[in-house]
Amino acid sequence: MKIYIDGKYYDQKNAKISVFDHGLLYGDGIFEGIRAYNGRVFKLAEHVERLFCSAKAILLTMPLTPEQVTRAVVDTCRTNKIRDGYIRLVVTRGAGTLGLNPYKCTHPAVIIIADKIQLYAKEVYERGLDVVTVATTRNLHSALNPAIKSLNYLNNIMAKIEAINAGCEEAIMLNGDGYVAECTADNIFIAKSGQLQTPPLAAGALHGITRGLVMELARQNGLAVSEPNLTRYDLFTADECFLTGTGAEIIAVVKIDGRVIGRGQPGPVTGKLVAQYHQLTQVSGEPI
Ligand code: PXG
Repeated sequence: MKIYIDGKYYDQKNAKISVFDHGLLYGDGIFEGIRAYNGRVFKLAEHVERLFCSAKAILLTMPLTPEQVTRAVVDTCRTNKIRDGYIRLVVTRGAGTLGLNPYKCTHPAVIIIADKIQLYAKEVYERGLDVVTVATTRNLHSALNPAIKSLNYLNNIMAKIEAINAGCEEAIMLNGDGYVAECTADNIFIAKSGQLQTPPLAAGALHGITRGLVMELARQNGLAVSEPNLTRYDLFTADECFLTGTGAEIIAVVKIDGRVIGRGQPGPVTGKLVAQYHQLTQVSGEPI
């Protein structure tokens, strides 16, 4: 595997960054998780755009233009002969001093890893996920806005630990007001009486690229899509529930906090969206 760091390729064992990099010392940096399918990078323009928004929000001056980032991602896939895979695009603040001051870091590092994807097991897609709501609330937007895809994922990791300790693979995170925000690496949707609902971004969620596409597909299917504040009760009493994310794609949720959702198996609204999503991944994207 060849890893891209600042315009050069390194073998895995030589792909290293400084211990003074503020990405390591403080989680000061940003990233994107991207998928390639069938020789194309899916939704690359959207990921690059979100990366630049994250950079803007944390006052990180990108060392590359969006076009250069796009080309670097595609080149890294080509160099690694990736046709189907997972791309991790990371921009750290760069090496600095031991203090927090990011202005002492003069060279942000751009890192691109293109690897195989590890998904949920096939049975989990067929059966659906069992998830729990956890006590760790999602970061407040006034503290560290969940819209920023930053390298500081401790909030999500602590929620993930709670889920794993409860015997589940994903956690539902609430915001400071007790409304549903999102999961640790996925957005959440419910279907109820033929309508699709997902928490508003202001509830504290990443502007998920899969979320956006699923909303678009659902509208094309003639479903009404809305973004109301959702409570746990709304989830418990939904006909269907599913999660969306680049890694997980679309995965049904069949149990939440011990309550069986709908019929306890992936439902028809979810199934149709999954099929449409898979179809799109095979035919669109930036050619490698
Ligand atoms: N919320 C959070 C907190 C995320 O990290 C999503 C929602 C879904 O967004 P997209 O744009 O991917 O539809 C994410 C996704 C992985 C992985 O390996 C995924 C994410 C982060 C880290 C790992 O599946 N982000």
